[in-house]
Amino acid sequence: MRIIAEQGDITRAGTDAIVNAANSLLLGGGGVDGAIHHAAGPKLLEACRRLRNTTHRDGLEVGDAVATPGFDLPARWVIHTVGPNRNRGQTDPTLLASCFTRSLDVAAELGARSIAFPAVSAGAFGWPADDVSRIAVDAVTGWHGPPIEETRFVLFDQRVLTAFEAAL
Ligand code: AR6
Repeated sequence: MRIIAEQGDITRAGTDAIVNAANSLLLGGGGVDGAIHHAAGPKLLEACRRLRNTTHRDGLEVGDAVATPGFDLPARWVIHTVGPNRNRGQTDPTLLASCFTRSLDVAAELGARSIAFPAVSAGAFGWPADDVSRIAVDAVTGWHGPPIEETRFVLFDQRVLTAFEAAL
């Protein structure tokens, strides 16, 4: 699998799937979650509400992932994951690693060949970018399986990009 780190806005990524750093409620929020909902249009929120009314009545667990269509985004699918919130004492690195591996599992089930990740938990959820980058790169490099050929880490800040480049 090709793995790339680049600076940019993930809502513009041309990968088959993009990953959203969501929260358990799955009903939008700030940061990358807000940007993705804004760019995808109101149908994304409708699709998330449908998940909450059917398969995910109690919300999405930390470390798990679930897909919706991408609607107005270039990406065909949005894979929503929930990182651990360090500001609430969620310091278990395996939960953060799981965000990346479960998202890859879901992408593979959909048949996606390429996927883009943001720095899950490195914003409002308070994890240092160095930790997120190391955990993310270990998780992705340790994950094996077709049909995913390319993983892109699309990072908003230069500081976070530098951390991912060092981890890679
Ligand atoms: N493209 C790529 N990266 C982005 C973008 C973008 N358009 N916008 C922000 N980032 P955060 P979290 C970066 O806070 O820490 C939300 O309210 C940002 O600079 O979005 O997992 C959710 O609803 C940072 O490096 O996600 C949850 O409640 C990284 O994305 C909560 O925040 C992650 O920051 C999730 O917090």
